[in-house]
Amino acid sequence: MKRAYEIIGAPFGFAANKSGSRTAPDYLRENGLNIKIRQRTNEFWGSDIEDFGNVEVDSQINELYKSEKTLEAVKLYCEKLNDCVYNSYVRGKTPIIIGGDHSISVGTVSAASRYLKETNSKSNLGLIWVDAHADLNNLENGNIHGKSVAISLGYVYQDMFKLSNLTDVIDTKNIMYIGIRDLMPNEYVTIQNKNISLYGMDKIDKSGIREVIKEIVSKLEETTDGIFLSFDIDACDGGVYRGCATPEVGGLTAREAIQIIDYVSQSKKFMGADIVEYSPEDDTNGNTNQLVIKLIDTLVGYRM
Ligand SMILES: [Mn+2]
Repeated sequence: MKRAYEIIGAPFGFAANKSGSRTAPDYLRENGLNIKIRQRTNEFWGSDIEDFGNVEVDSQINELYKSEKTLEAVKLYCEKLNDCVYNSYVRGKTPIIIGGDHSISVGTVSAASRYLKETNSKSNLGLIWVDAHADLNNLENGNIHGKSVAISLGYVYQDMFKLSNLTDVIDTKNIMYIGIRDLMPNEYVTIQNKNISLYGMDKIDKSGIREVIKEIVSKLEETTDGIFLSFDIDACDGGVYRGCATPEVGGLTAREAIQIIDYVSQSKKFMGADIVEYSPEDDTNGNTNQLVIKLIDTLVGYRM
């Protein structure tokens, strides 16, 4: 069956040390995305892609941030985003969410899990997390965008999140990390203790990205009911793609990133994706802009 895609902007950037990603959804629309969507939805390509618009940061969320209640701001925003993404599923769409910093994935991943739970009676969500970082920090201090997976698992801030539908939405055995190359000691310990699957750059160099992504998708297709992809742009080589808060040298090439998305998005169990952390103000040469447009286009229809 032909997929119907819905683009959702998530301009929330309060959980990072720099908030440049908040401008990404609108910037991308103006700089390549709208043109791309028009091309793909014309008579020739006939893709079904709609732009939902943004889930806005409202005045209440702004106020929380201003009064230094960043965690409350993240929670409130992610609850809003969760509802929006969940409703996208109800309408039969495949949501593609454009961040924003990586904390927005607390909203997107929980929405995919919530929809699975309602349609399958339980949630057994597979999560492919492409990132330079594991976002698994379970300490109370530090930037919140480095803790999204920890929040989704219920490993941090339980006082704040336990009564929401944002936490405890995924099982460690269903998480597949790709491209991680900057771990904190406590994240390393969690990955070891919980035996979480991690495909670092060494593995990609050794086996090639096609083998790696094939292995990941076939595992998740066997053991889960749906696959969500969370793609942090800092997974890509920070020596080339500088347009994010924390560029890390030695990451994925553009071709590797395209291959990952091309393969995952063709799975029958693919449930949508978020692309996060693009920061236009840090993208001085426009390289990262071009990459992000290519990645979104790969999600919604571009095929080699
Ligand atoms: Mn991240």
